Amino acid sequence: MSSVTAPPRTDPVRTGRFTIHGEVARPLTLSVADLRRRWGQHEATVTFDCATSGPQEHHFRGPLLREVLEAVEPSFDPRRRKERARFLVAFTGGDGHHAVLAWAEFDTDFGALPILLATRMDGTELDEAGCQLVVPSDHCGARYISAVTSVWIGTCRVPDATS
Ligand SMILES: Nc1nc2c(c(=O)[nH]1)N[C@H]1C(S)=C(S)[C@@H](COP(=O)(O)O)O[C@H]1N2
Ligand SMILES: [Mo]
Repeated sequence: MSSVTAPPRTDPVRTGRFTIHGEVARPLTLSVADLRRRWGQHEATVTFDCATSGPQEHHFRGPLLREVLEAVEPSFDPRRRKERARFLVAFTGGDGHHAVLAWAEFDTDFGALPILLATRMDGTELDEAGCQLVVPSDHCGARYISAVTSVWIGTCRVPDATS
């Protein structure tokens, strides 16, 4: 009798999954495939400047961030603009690089920016690498966070007038 055994796995499995958590009613862990299946896909061709490698042009595809974030039910009354205007969204990449958006930047009653969580870049599907934040109006690339692992939604403590 012969038996077949799987070769030992030498590289860590990269799942491309990320978690949306914080001040939310329904935290979610999503894969890139979930982003593709559950929301409509939008496209953007963008240019941005990198301090170390100069101007970059990329084509991205993926769902609108504002539509994905609805699913976790952030802890505000969605009818109240002033409550929404207090919220922040912090994105972290697998390498620890992180940056913050204000909720109002993409909220349609405020900046209404078509910010994406990309599932594909330049024809490469991002299932293994993880999704990428796309902020088409940014002139600098620092918020195009790749291999996103965590999206935190919440408010910060406001210093009082005396501190
Ligand atoms: N996870 C992660 N994403 C990141 C960075 C990083 O260091 N880590 N650097 C940012 C910066 S400074 C730039 S300019 C762009 C570069 O994107 P590109 O190499 O795909 O053109 O990625 C951004 N996304
Ligand atoms: Mo950069």
